[in-house]
Amino acid sequence: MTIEFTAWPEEFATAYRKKGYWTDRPMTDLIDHAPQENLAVLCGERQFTYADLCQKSQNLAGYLNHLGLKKGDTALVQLPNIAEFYVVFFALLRIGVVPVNALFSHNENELSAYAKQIKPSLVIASQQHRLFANDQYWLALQQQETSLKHILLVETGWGASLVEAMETSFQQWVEHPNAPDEVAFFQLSGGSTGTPKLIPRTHNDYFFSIRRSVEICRFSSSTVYLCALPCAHNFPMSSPGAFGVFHAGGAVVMASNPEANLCFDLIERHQANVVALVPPALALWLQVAVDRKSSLTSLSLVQVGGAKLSESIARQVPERLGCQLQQILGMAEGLVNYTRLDDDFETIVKTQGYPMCSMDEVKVIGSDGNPVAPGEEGELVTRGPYTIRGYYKAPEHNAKVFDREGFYHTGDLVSQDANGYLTVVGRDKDQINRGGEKIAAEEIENLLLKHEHILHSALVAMPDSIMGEKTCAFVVPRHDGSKLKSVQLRKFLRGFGIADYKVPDRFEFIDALPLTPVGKPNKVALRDVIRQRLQLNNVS
Ligand code: AMP
Ligand code: DBH
Repeated sequence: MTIEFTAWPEEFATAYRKKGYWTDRPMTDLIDHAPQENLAVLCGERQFTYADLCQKSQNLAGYLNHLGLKKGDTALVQLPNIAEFYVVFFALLRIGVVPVNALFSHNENELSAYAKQIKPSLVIASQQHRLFANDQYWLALQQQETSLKHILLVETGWGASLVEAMETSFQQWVEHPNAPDEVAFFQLSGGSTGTPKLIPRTHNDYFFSIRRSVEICRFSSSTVYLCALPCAHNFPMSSPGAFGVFHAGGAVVMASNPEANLCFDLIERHQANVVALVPPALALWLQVAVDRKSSLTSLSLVQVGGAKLSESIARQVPERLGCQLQQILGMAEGLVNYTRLDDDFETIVKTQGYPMCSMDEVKVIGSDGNPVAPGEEGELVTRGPYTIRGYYKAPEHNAKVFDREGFYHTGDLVSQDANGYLTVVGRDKDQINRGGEKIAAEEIENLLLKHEHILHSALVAMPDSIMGEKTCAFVVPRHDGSKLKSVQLRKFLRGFGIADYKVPDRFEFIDALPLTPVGKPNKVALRDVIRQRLQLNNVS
């Protein structure tokens, strides 16, 4: 059994192989071929060499094989930023079990939606998460998905012990990863629809994006990378991220979150030299660095991506942090753009770089679907050796965002200069980018509509000085619901078990939604309304 996905047409696959981009090697090579005695992951007081990662992931793979898990099965994984995340990932790959790695901020709404799509046989999680503190959610999930047989937990409160499974060596099992041109794992999409979409990534395409990223960012065995963003996110996983570090034989230091003082302590203690951040975290680092610059002497590169970085913040990086800035425009669907390490400072602060590979095809198109003139704004569309050709089991959505030639329509509005550098200027997708965390408006609107006193709702972005964007839900109450309050609605939404970052930052109650000529909620107008109201508040 293999996981279905939209494969690249044969002529493209052949070209990517011919160029040496697709090497037909499994991603487990990342650790299996690394210098085994080198330190790979530093996690609290614990240290893991590459030999440790290999051994533990083999042990776990043997254990899971013994349980009866096999090629074509899927797993739902939710772990915090701990070394076990990588052990689990490579263990699953060794036996061809395809994981979805949920973010630790995800809650039952998200986990259940992923489970519904992949029908997992296995859950691997941590009791540090409220959902797995006891077996209540697990039992409910098993009711929902009859495929679910096993749960492994980092801690040993209930369920089987992940740590024990990693320590015990099993005989008589053979490593059998999925073929390199088959799905290795699912990445998560920020999404713009009611249900979150899954992104099938093959060994070949993901491995290539990692190797190429390592070249561009010049990672080496001396790289000490601070993993401060959620480890399951595409950016700290592959751009070049922890996997890039593994490919280069360097070390990853786990931080539980990007909080500045915590991270500065870790940088100082482990002499970390690279970190990846989203813009709001960078802004806070710049403030804390005023008094703590001496902790950062080892740092040579700060990578920033996930949301638009303001030029004024970008300019402060070399002076305040004493290191170089790199901007990245990436997406879990594939395409990653980098400013290059030897680009001039103006390019680094003003653009989000250009594609990592010469076979990344990028077009900036106008509303008529034709490419715009250089420097003009349009939608970024792309295809290439590591950009997917379709989301998992989503034919209707795929028909909208992948065109007949296989280009992925990103919904990002960009301009491209004569040298190919991209600058993000806006968005044409129904999504809010809350400091790098993406929220699909439709998902929240649908939940709000379940409230008996709500007639219409529309979620839009409102400007925020730190997060870039926050969320504002416009709500039209039914007649009898004129006394609706924000607190009630927050509680109502939390009742669905949505991730905290998806709970609207603000509610505005109005009599009717402004409509576009075709009768859809006019979100441009709503964004203007909230912008004006915020300005008025600031003035008074
Ligand atoms: P996702 O599809 O959830 O992986 O999110 C990818 C999206 O994040 C992109 O399509 C952009 O909308 C946004 N994004 C990523 N990096 C940047 C950046 N440097 N500047 C602006 N937006 C970004
Ligand atoms: O936002 C993203 O999804 C992102 C940002 C930077 C990404 O996937 C990446 C780099 O690889």
